[in-house]
Amino acid sequence: MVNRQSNEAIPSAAPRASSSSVLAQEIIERLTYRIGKDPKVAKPHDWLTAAILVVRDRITDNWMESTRQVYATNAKRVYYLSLEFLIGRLMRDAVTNIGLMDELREALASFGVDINIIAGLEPDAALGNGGLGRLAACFMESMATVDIPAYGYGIRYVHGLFRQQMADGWQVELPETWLAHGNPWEFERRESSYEIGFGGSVETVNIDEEITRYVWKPADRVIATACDTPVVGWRGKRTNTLRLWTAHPIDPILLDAFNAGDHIGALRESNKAESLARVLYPADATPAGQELRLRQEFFFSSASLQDILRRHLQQYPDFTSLPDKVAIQLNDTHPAVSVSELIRLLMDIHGLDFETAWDITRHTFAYTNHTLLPEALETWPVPLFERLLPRHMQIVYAINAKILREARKEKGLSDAEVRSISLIDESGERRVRMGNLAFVGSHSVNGVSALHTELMKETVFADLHKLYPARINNKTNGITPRRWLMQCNPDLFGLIRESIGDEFMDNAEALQALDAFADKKDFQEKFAAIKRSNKVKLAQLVQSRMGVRLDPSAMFDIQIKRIHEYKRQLLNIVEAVALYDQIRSHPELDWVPRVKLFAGKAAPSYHNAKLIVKLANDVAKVINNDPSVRGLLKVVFVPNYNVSLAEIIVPAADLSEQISTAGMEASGTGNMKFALNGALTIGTLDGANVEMRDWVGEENIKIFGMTAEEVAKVRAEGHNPRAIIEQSSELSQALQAIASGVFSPDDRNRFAGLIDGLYNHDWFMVAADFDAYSKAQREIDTIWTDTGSWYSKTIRNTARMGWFSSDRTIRQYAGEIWRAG
Ligand code: GPQ
Repeated sequence: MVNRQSNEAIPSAAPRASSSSVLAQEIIERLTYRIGKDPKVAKPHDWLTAAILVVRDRITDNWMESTRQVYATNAKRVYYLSLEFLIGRLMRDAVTNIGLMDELREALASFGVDINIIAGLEPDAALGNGGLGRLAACFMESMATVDIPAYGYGIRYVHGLFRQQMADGWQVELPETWLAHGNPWEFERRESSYEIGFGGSVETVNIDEEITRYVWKPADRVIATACDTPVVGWRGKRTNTLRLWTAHPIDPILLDAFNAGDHIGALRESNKAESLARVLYPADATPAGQELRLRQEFFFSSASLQDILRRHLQQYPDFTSLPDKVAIQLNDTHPAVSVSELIRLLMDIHGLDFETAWDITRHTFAYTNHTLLPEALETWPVPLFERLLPRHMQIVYAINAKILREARKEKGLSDAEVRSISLIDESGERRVRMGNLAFVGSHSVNGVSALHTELMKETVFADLHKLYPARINNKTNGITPRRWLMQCNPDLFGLIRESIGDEFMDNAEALQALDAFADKKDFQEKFAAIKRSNKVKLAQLVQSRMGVRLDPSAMFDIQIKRIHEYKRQLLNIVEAVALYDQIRSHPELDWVPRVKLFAGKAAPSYHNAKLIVKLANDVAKVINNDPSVRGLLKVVFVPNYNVSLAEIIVPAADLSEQISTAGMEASGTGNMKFALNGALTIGTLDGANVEMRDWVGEENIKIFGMTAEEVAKVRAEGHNPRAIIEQSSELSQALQAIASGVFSPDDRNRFAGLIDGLYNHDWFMVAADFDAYSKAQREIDTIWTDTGSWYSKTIRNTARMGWFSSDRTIRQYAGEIWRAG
């Protein structure tokens, strides 16, 4: 290997021309020499792979340049540690960002290949569950766009989020196989490998009177190997790296065991190692407290930190400069064990003392919280943590001793306050609190919407906030307008461009200029025609997948997101049942035709969520087949919701359902995608809905229901949902119909328990908010009937959503937390 001096000229690949004929030539070369296929017999998948390889080469040129530039300028690097990256398909994203869509389309067409058809064959990289994972993907694209040297670190799961199938209306989970045709985007880096230990014991070695060294002797070890995917920003400005780890055994096979005839046992270690990166946990804001999960968390944290420290030492003499040159963002508590791992690496491997290591650690990490739900805040039983990570347990105790002493001695906190900030929960079985560990180990702790951040200060982190009042800050989420407008809604994108010019393509807030068009009839007509054509496409998809015919002139009323009680799909379904009753009782009224569309996955172990999926399907079956509804109401549950499906559904929505129990949705990001694409929102004052109302204006969003404060008060004081239900004949009729089996004649008691919950405690305020919701829906019908008013509102939504670009969010992280870029 040649070891080049940094000042020596490094030869680079020659810049490439990118005319369609050059691209066509390269596609044939890749097909022939990389895939080994004669173009005459190439299958659509081969064309896709060849096209991706050509695109990847162009991105690679830019990637090397971006990497060199960070070394040359000694710029600070940002590391985004996340157990989830829900990236979806990459081809259209990459090609639009480097501006080669027309050339590539033409090049493929010259072989009779339709780019849209092969692009549709690309599997979704579904290495995430929902909003948290999708946010990480939007952030990766925005970090490249706003020119921040960044790496995403995560796990290269062999199986991403499960495929959802419906069997008689019940959710069935099937394995997902995104790697079945290989992954042409990635580069495997066998040379970037690290050993990761588990279990074993810790030995102390006394170097002299003062210095004690700790030596962790793990019982098991696995190898983490890097796989890199380039992420290119808008206009190809910069290309960053998504580095995902795979797990390998130290010894691929135990030959002695094999030769002794134990063929299964010979592979046991190998299987155990590989199981680490095998599957994504399908938990979304729901607990996943198994040992394998903690192993995954430590595996990717340790590999990432070893990689970060190695890169730092390549460029700088020691770790005193770490906080100046490295910012590490913890995406929720999943990588929180990193706090103790960084201290371990700095102390035990690199010889720093605890105080210095702690100081560097706290100035390097920042933590983002994504939920206040108590059941979703990660904690690990002390015995499990200690058995798997004995050295980290010692470090957690050392941090705890330091923090608690400081809290009591210097700040005079009470016993109760000290108990609540402790890293160990002692209220029952002793558990390590990962949220508290992430909090104390970071210089910044942020929430993801203004309301959520305020509630963090008042609830989960109230006592820690008292101790460190400057630490909690807000960074309202955002979405990338490239994927969520330009690419998913090309016709609307074109109309905006011809109306206000191109500035919004580089600065989403320039969409404001559309405001001037909101009341213009000819513009409204064009906007409406685009919405209609997007609805026709969605209707075709529903017809072909589910055999249900949707009328594109009906209002498309859409709720797509993970199925969760706090997100209140149940409220929407109950309202559909009530509306069904009304339509039948009052055939003389002019009902606005509606399509209520649902999609989303339920965590496999979440009983009520799965029951809600079944209820949506059962209700759909009855309503869609009842002739007395005269097609005025259709209910559909589209299976297997994923990023690619969202890209079709979002542009086709008239009404966006963002109806979580106030105080429970940290932010939401689907809410932003719909509004940007010209849907009206019906929503509670929860998460980012609050800020959306401020931006679009309260006359352009339908807000209903209890506030977070009211919910908290009712919960504290207790309420009587039964009385509320009995006062509302519409609600009681709908609930009784569901509870008594009108929609489940094959099992009349199926939903009795679900509905009982509403009568008895109604924790999620479904009954309490029903009347307000139903009234808001009828007001929306009235707006819909006035077409001019409807489009003036929805156009203003598109015009005023620019602030919710993830470019803005990332600039705030960069300026206020990372001090990078
Ligand atoms: N979120 Cl804790 C998830 O998608 N999964 C999780 O495990 C947790 C949070 C979501 C949250 O529910 C949404 O309100 C946010 O918009 C999203 O994270 C991104 O911050």
